[in-house]
This record gives sequence, C-alpha cells and structure tokens, in this order.
Amino acid sequence: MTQDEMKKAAAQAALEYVESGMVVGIGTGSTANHFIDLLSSMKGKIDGTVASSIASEERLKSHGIPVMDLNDAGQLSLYVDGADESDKHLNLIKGGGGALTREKIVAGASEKFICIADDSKLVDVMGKFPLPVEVIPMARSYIAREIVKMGGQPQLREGFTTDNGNIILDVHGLEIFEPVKMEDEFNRLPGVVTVGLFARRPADVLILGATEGVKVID
Ligand code: ABF
Repeated sequence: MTQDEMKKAAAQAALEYVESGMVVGIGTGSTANHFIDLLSSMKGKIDGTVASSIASEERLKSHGIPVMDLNDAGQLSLYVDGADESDKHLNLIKGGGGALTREKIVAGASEKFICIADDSKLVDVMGKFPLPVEVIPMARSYIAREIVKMGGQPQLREGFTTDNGNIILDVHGLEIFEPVKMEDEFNRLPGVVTVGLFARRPADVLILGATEGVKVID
C-alpha cells in the first residue's frame, strides 16, 4: 500500500461515522480531500458541510456537496480532518497546509473530531514536524523573538498568506512533552492568532491507514 492509499483507507473508514441529517465539518489537505471525494456518494443524505478552508470549500462544491457558513450551521455533529503529527493521547500538530485557525474553530464547534491519517503521523513525542503558528503580520519579529526564548527556531513560511490574511511561522526544534502547557504558552502571546497544537481540543478518534489495515484509536 502506498502512503496515499493508506490515507484513502483512513478516509473511507471515517465515512462510517457520517449519519443522515448531519452537518459535517470538513478539514483540509490530501487526506481530507480523499474524504471529500468519498463523501460525494452520501451527499443526498447529509444536510450540508462546513469547510475549514477555501480550497476544501471549492472541492466540496465541485462535487455538488452543499457548503454552509458555520454561523448558520450551529453546533456540528462531526468534524473530519487530517493532521501532521499525533501522539497516542490524540494531541495533534496541524497547520502544515496553513488552515490551522479555521480548523481549530471547526474542531471547537464540533461534538466529535475524527482525525484521519496514514500511520507515519503517529509519533511518541510531537515536534519533529515544525509547529505552525499563525501570526498577525506586524507581530512577526516580536513573536519570533519570544519563540526563540521558548527554545524553538521560527522560520517564516515564505510567500504564504493564510485565508485570514496572516503569516505563518513554522517552529523547528521543539520536543512537545506537555502539549496543553505549550499551547497555552503560545496563546498568551499577543499577535499569535492560532498555534497548530490541538491539545485543549484533541481528536476524539484517530483512524490510521496502515499496510496491515486500518487502526482506530479512541
Ligand atoms: C490538514 O492537512 C492539516 O492540519 C495538516 O496540516 C494537513 C495534513 O495533510 P495531509 O492530509 O495532506 O497529510 O488537515
């Protein structure tokens, strides 16, 4: 099985959580794209979707799947999205695709968060994948200095602007032993919009595609 086939297998398994009449939160990235493509077979059964990025919204619409504004949708039953890393407690690093702020909003507004990934994303200690931080542009240098004090090495994501008009600093060199504490430390910095650590609101279920089949951790 290729890595892409493992992602697709995880996305396929997540379809089982989708029920008639649900409004489903939809993530961003190649694994979420598989989920969107598979969801098109159920588009008549669900009430609609809420997208976590412009890219996902366009893909949903290209399949004729209805997309709603989160303000009109109310609380979502389900959110399905990928991740860059997960630990065994289902704390996540997300934001490699740059959609972390909207992803965190949709995750927060959802009763159940199903994370789908290939099994290379499950790690003992998160941090090898550079931690994305969305920052208001005028705070870039200040936040970068604060990150260095925290022991990280920030790198500006060149040529990238988020859907919200902000920049991303990718933080290298972290070993995240206390994800909730670290998420709070980033959240305290004025100018940080969102840190890509999902520890206060981790996933509820992790579905991993692997060569030996699909593994579910909850
Ligand atoms: C999104 O897509 C992100 O939060 C994460 O950065 C990325 C995972 O990418 P992929 O599914 O392409 O591996 O869910």
